[in-house]
Amino acid sequence: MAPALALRVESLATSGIQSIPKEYVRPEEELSNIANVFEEEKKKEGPQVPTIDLKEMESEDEEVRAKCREKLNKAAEEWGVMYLVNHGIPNEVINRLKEAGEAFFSLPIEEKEKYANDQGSGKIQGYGSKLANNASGQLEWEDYFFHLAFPEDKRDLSIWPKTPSDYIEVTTKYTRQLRELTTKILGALSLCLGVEEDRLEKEVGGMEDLLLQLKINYYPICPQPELALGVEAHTDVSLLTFLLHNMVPGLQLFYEGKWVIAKCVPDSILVHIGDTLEILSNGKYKSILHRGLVNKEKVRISWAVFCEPPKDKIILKPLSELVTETEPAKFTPRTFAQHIQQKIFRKNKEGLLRKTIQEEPQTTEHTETIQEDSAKCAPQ
Ligand SMILES: O=C(O)CCC(=O)C(=O)O
Repeated sequence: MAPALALRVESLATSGIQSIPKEYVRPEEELSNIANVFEEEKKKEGPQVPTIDLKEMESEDEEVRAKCREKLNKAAEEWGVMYLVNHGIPNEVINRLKEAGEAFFSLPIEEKEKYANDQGSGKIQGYGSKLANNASGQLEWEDYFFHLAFPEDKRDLSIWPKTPSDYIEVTTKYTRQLRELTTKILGALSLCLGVEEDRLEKEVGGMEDLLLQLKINYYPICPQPELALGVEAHTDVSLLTFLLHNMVPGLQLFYEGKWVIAKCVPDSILVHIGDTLEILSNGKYKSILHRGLVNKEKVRISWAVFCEPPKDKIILKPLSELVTETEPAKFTPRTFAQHIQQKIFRKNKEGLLRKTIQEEPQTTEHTETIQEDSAKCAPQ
């Protein structure tokens, strides 16, 4: 069977259309809260995503280190997302990573198509766009490039961009340093949970098995940003997700019942707690619901690195030290693959439910619940 052809959002965006195709128009209940990202970013009031200064984590003074861990713990418990500053990855490395991604996406679409993935046959790495293969048929206003980046012996460099010529070199540099940062954050969170410093790292497979998957999200300018989403509301299935962007706002976080814009904080890396860590921490840390808005003025690009356990090798369950008679396990054991399957199943059920609701307008109650439960996995 011929692979299903995805329409590139970039080609739609540059075709001169003034209104977006109906598959990209969000359902009625979401439209009321899609805001202008630039207006949102200017707002001074309202909750602000916490910032963790990792320089404090390196302090010689144990009191300073403990205070920093306290802040990290609070951010992971209350928000499930935070900015990391003084994270130790040099600006030069980050800037070159961004330049390489931008250079790839500035190639003509025909060039990028040479790297197209084929989701139907399970070839998920490469250049792609969402296919309308879920029950609701809904599409997202983005194209992406997705590939495994670490451990290095598991990479398939043959499918990585050959242009620009330094793509492999700079992406390798970034992911090596990000892997070190992952160990640092997992170590600090383990201490916060009251377990051995290397406990979380070991539980998810350590250097050999924890996978770092890079997804470059490319959100073209959208003629009707008030009707579309770049990525729909979801929680990440990962352990942690690290995010960089080109300083164009767009990420929103669902905090205390409201969508909050993540401001562009220079020289920071944003980190999300994902479902895997929510499970291991027995629900202490929250996998935050988030989504990506688009805009009419500027292309937005983000670099998400999902740190994921291997699909079948490890059974994910709350750390035994955290399970007691008074705090029983809140999650049933599952492999990562099973967790993803359960989410896809739930999401498809919700899509069908939403369709039914749309066809029967007298039933209009499913709004935020549908979004809250909706989930997203790395492209597959
Ligand atoms: O682009 C962003 O800020 C968010 C991306 C995201 O959530 C994803 O790729 O899953």
